[in-house]
Amino acid sequence: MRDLLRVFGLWLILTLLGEMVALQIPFPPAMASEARVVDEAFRYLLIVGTPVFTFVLSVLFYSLLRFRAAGDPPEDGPPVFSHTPGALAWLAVTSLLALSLVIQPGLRGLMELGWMGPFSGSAAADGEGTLVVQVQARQWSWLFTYPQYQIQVKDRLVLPMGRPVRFEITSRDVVHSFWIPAFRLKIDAVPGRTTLLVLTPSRPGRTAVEPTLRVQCAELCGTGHAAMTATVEVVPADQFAAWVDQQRKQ
Ligand SMILES: [Cu+2]
Repeated sequence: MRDLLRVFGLWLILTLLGEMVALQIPFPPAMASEARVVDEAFRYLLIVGTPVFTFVLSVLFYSLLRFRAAGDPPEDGPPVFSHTPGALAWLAVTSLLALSLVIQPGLRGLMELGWMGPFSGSAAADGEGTLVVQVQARQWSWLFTYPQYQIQVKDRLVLPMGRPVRFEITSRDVVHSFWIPAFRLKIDAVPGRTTLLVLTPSRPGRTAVEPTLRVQCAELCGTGHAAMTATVEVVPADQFAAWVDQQRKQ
């Protein structure tokens, strides 16, 4: 009984310390409106996961120190049989925990981002004002086409602030992954298929100032994988229009 109380105390202390860290860990700046959903999910999982992690640590370390055998290893102890109420309670608690994680933040987040439910797929961003950017990944660079403006740029992505963007992503050779850490969302670039990513940049910025605001391939695709990046600039609408004009003159 005393051992149980001590383990419980250790668990309580480690959990309090862990939760303090979980609540404080800074995330890189969230630069798209969709990033909030991902950050909230991540923070929630950190907070919920901490007591589980500290429970394992407490039992493990307490047992290691308290029940350490001295000298030669003794014989095996008597077998331990589980008792039904304990096993059922364990099953109920872990099942409820797993289910609640699937529903919140999993399902709720996917619905909020439009990947599930009534607005799933491309319908979510078929509005008039949506900017379409076709992304072609290849070993080892990114080609961006703006079909509405007949512009094509390599390894440089310029986006207007506050306007929904629909990325239509594909690959010319192997599987890559289109990822902009500051926007949080990520999706595979698959040869012969078009995958979609919809997001709205919410803050101005550029790669030179904020390194997480860059395109980074996130699927090992050969020797040039790590260097398969593109710079990103998020600019106000008038600057974007000026950039479009300048590109079209070239
Ligand atoms: Cu790649």
